[in-house]
Amino acid sequence: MSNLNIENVLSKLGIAKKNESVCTGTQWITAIGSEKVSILSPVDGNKIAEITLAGTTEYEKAISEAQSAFVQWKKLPPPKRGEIVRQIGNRLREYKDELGTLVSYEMGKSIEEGRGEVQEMIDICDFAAGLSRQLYGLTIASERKDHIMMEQWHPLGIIGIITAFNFPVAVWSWNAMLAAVCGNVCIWKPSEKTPLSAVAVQNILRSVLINNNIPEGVFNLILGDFRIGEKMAKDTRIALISATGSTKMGKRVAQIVAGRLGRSLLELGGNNALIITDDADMQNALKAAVFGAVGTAGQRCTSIRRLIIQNTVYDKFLPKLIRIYKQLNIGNPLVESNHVGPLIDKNAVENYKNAIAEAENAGGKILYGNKVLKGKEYESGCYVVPTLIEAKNHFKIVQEETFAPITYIMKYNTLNEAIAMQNDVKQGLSSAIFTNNIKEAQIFISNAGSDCGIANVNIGTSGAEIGGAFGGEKETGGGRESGSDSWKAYMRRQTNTINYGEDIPLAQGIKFEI
Ligand code: UN1
Repeated sequence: MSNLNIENVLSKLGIAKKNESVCTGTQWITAIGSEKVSILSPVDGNKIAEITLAGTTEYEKAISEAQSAFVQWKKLPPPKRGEIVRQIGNRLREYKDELGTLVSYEMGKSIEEGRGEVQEMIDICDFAAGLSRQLYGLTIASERKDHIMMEQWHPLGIIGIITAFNFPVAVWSWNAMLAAVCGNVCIWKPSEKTPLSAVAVQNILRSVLINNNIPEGVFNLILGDFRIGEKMAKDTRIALISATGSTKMGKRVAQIVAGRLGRSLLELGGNNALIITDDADMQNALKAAVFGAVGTAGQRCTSIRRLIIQNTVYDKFLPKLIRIYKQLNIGNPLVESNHVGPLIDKNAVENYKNAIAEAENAGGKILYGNKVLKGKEYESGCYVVPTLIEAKNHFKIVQEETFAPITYIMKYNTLNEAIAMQNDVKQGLSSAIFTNNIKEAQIFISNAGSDCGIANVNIGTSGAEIGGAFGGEKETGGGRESGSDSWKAYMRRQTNTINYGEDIPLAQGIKFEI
């Protein structure tokens, strides 16, 4: 069990009934509206707290604070902005256990993964602090005498960050920490299923902002539902909308934002496969398959949804996999020995049941699972048994992303066949192969291999480090967040041509005499 008592955690993180729906950094703004939402924990079904949803008045307040903050924030030298982010990382270190516990209690992921999510925030703070000294552009040779060309990167303005329930805090930090060192200000709309973890983050930031005299409006939080998300998407004052969630949501956001020629950065659904070859280290492959499929109760966008196993090892691998599934501890995620916690809510349990029924109707064979757990420990009604189904790749349900621990198992003969199956879905986020054969590994990551944004060898599909660019192709939305040069998405590129000569020659050799 986490040695932290939930009551103490909530009070330490300042979580209580909230009549305020917007925080502009250090100030909370009381909502005029009276739409309240109770936040229930999927762990035990208890009400954690109540929030008040923001309406137009509060939304406008956040926008105007953000607009005026941008004028000041963008003037700070980037390494000074990096210093603020560094301090935020240190505050998160102090609160890692508490915040990790709240994430686990509000979202349902294991305490270990809750702490891991906070570590992901700390890591991106370190990364962003270093990045603040490396916002580099190119210099380019000019065709004109005594001219030089160069690129500079400038901040965009207000960045709208819409996050999903499954990573209630880390995905905000990937966006906000990079956006901030780049000189932008942010407005964060967390999922209405997990707003309290976001409130806690805002409370944690507070002292850093106060100690450093940071203007109100650099880090804004707005508690709202899809109506606020729509408002943000339509709002021409928001330069970039970074949205994480379902493909359905992402398509809507993308269309609205494109309609005003705004920018969007999308991190949407995945349908990730793990290919297990007969050259794989079976023990490691088993571990990776299980963590990838049941970690976060299958509610990561990077979760393993499909296992594509070579026919020569299929009959050896499956019984071993089922044996491990039988040994999984399902229960309160705050208890460290439990592997699998609850789904986010009862709606997700319905989706789990429907998906299994659909797979069965299509001709799939349930190998293990298909059970909603009942009894005292499972009172919230959100605990399900991770499920394995022998299925075909073309089944409609296999082509969809179901946020639940359901894994479809398939057989293949040749590597080309496996790669074709892996790619034959609409989504393109993550993928992996287990093989000790260097040729197979290389083919998988070559341009004849996986078509995903992430393609791993001898590890699972989930659990990416922050140092790499994170995101995927096709219906995953094409965005890249977090590491590598993802920071460029939060900036506008400016090309400068400077003439330090005596004349004013034109490019392309054009003559214009006056
Ligand atoms: C998500 O599920 O939206 O790679 C993000 C991973 C995590 C992030 C997942 N680092 O599984």
